[in-house]
Amino acid sequence: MNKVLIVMGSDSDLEQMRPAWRVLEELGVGYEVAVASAHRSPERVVAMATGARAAGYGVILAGAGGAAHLAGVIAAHTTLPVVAVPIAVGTLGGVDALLSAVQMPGGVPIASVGIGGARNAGLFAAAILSATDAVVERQLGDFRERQVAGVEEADRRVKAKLGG
Ligand code: RP5
Repeated sequence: MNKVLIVMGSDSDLEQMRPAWRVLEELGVGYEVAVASAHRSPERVVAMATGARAAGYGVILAGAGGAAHLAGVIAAHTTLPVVAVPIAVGTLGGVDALLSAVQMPGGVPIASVGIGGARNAGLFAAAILSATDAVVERQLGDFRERQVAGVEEADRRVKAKLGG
């Protein structure tokens, strides 16, 4: 229950989803990446979602563009937490995917990050796992400390540049 399953609807989503596993690698969290489409390969999506808990996953990230029903369909077949990553594609630029994720009708909730928010989705997945995994909790704490140090460094750079 300490791994993250990352599903994307198409290989065209790959580059927008990559930040999710990049940050999981940074945190030392295990993950697996798969392509499965809610409308083009529905049986594969159902099999993945149904078997995810037994396979040791504690959270599922679902990246998709357009109508983006992938996260909702996955959530319909598992009680694990599912986080949608709306992908920016097509004429509506990801707004369609965002709205379809955040407007899930009652009963089978999913969470969603913003359009193109794969890195935040990875961080959020780690936060979910950290509730029951002390190693991930520590890694996330260290990550936050590095982030604080980064902001302080940026502050020094700006002051140096402005001669303050
Ligand atoms: C969605 O449709 C995918 O997640 C992707 O974002 C979008 C376009 O897919 P392709 O036509 O590029 O395969 O299902």
